[in-house]
Amino acid sequence: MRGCFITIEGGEGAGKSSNIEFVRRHLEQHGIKPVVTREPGGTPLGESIRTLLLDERNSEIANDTELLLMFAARAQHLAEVINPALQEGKWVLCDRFTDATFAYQGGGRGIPRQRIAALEQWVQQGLEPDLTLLLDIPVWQGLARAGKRSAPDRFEREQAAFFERVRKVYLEQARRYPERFRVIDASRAQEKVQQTLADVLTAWLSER
Ligand code: Z5A
Repeated sequence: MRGCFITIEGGEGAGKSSNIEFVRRHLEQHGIKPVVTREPGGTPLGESIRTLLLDERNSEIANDTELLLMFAARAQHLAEVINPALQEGKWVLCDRFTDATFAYQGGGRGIPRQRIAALEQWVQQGLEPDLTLLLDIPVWQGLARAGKRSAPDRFEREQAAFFERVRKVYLEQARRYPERFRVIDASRAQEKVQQTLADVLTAWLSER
């Protein structure tokens, strides 16, 4: 039986990095040792593509190039890491996946949804996450949190309006796929966010 595929998503400053380790530990407490990985990246080739995508000197990358590079990295990630792990019955916990493409390249950049959906079908061949944890935070608050970090990358340089479109599409995805999405209010203090994550995961695991 194939393993479960869990993704964690969120806009700028939502706290994914701060919470993915918490999710991993929670799964381990339930006897599950997931493969933890991320996008764009997760393989040597994917990490090289990530460097190109995030480099703020590459301001000339066209929107379609950006979209295709995301899916090129994803195709390699699926071939080298995600599909083999799932086929061996392992669980995979991935920091961002295709919902991020709908949100950033679709919402943020304005690429038509059907173009992204065509690539999704081609590259994933029907594979979808079993559970997506969406950390949702108002854009102003996320930007204030993220602003305290180091030098901004190519995406972090975008304006608030870009991140508003990203958030809108993430929430649309959650409404479109209510069976796999759990929306977590990430605007609260860290302990409260993690308590909700623990509750959501415990409930979801008990339903399986
Ligand atoms: N991207 C894309 O466009 N299309 C795609 O298909 C994919 C990705 C897959 C890199 O992603 C970029 O790739 C991303 C979208 C694009 N660009 N952006 N923006 P990434 O996931 O690697 O990078 P990131 O978005 O910067 O994620 P991150 O490092 O996980 O950041 P974060 O969600 O903002 O989380 P954080 O660093 O844990 O938290 C931010 C700060 O807030 C930090 O100082 C924390 O200490 C603080 N924090 C966290 N939680 C709290 C609470 N609850 N209270 C107070 N302060 C908090």
